[in-house]
Amino acid sequence: MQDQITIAKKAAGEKAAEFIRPGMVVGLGTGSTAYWAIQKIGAMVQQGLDIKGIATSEASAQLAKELGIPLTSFAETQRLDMDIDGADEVSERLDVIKGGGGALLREKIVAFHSKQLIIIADEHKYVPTLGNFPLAVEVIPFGWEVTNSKLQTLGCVPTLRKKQQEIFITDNGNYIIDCAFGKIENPQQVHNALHNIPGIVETGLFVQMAHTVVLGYEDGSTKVL
Ligand code: ABF
Repeated sequence: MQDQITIAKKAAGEKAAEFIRPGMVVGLGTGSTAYWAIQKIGAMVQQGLDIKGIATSEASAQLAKELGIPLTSFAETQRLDMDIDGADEVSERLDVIKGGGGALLREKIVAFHSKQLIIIADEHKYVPTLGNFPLAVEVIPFGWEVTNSKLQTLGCVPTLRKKQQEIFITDNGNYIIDCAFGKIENPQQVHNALHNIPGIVETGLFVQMAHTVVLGYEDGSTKVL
């Protein structure tokens, strides 16, 4: 018996996969919602769908390989047709906070070079204003301590992300600092301020990047925004 959040995530992921057309190059997102989109894409490939994927994390690349989804890379293509990826928060303006899974850098690169970014999320992630979820910021290890201190001056409470008491290392060999800002009324302003700090590689603020949002509900229904 699937729990209700899983039903919602699965519904959103599978609905988004239905937008894929033959011949597309598709971004494969990261996280437990994107997991269901990738599962559906795998089933579609098994039924003959001709697509190629670019994964946004090593974990999603591994899952895609297990499912027989052909993978390509930016060495072979400059532009993706569609990117399907999860989120930690989606605002009413369709700005998005991502990075809870630590994959925000590759996710943003893939999203940026995609014609259409489809964000998939369970209904609870749809919020009036971003910021309740801590904003993940990818930083290079060199000087992370002073980067961390500088973040505080921007008004957040920064926390170096750890996993099993060890510093979390991203697929790109960097650290993540989770920044608790509280409400983020102007995501673009916060994103720009963060990018002024040397050592910050990327932020989890996807400002006006989502073209489509698919929300999943616990009854298995979906809403496309
Ligand atoms: C990834 O999935 C991250 O950017 C985002 O933080 C996370 C959402 O996780 P889940 O779908 O498991 O709730 O895309």
